[in-house]
Amino acid sequence: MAQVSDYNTTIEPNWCPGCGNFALWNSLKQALAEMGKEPNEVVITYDIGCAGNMADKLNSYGFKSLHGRTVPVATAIKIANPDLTVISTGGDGGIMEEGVTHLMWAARSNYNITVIMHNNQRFGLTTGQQTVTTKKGEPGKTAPGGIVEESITPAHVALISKATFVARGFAGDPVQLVKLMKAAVKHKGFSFLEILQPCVTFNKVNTFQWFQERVYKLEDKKNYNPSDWDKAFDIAKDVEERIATGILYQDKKSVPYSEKLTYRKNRKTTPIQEVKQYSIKGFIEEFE
Ligand SMILES: Cc1ncc(C[n+]2csc(CCOP(=O)(O)OP(=O)(O)O)c2C)c(N)n1
Ligand code: SF4
Ligand SMILES: [Mg+2]
Repeated sequence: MAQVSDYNTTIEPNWCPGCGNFALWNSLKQALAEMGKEPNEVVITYDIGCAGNMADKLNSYGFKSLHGRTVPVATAIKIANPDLTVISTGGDGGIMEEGVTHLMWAARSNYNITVIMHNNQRFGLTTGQQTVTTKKGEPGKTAPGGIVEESITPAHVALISKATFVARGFAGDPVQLVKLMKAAVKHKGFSFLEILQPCVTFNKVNTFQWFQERVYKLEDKKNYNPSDWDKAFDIAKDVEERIATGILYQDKKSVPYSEKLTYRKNRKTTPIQEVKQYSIKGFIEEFE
């Protein structure tokens, strides 16, 4: 039975003291251990950025992708070997901006992967420039007079892209984070989990305290029905006054991509097993 310590590596995190990434990292290890997943059953793909710097601090199979490419790498791994639990992680810059079309296409295909987006509303690693999730008007390095573009709500992008599971957590509530991560991984189909992750160094607006004064849990709300897409879209709108966390939307009847492929219906083998019957010797020799 996997323990949290099985997911540790010998490398110490180098995030700034107090960064929201610490809670996210600990919660992910906790969630995987609680689900009884062994590190060799899990693949995590990483983006570039402070979020991506988790890559060598979590002991599982992993792939550090190019900026914005964490989602397609995860998708390819899952298609090749559906027996693996595949989690794609990255920042708001990587997933919602540079790689947003990858997110949209993976969602509409309903690949059975989990996307965890660290949303610090900044390009953290490159010292805090505004991203697509930064509130309109906020000053920053790339627009000292205030960003003039409208900001994008990540849950809306996931919802309009037909994601079958959309949730939002907060790095200040690791207990809820573990629950949401487990629910996202268990969901059959594409799951998108946005985590409000304060960047204590470069985002002096959306601090832990700022979120603590605004977040509430949908599970505490009487009669909230996560199967109601319109309601989910509506409730996701407010990212300034009262910010909903929890499972915003879930289609419990979701059929993942792999199960929709009729030609694979009765196959007992996975694509990764099947491809082994073809020799790649000649192909390799061409590059030698
Ligand atoms: C293709 C490409 N574009 C831009 C960069 C420069 N770059 C490196 S990290 C980064 C910011 C990442 O921001 P985000 O994805 O939000 O992650 P965070 O650092 O905030 O966790 C950028 C723009 C890059 N490495 N590669
Ligand atoms: S710059 Fe921000 S996101 Fe990056 S490690 Fe520091 S506090 Fe965390
Ligand atoms: Mg970011």
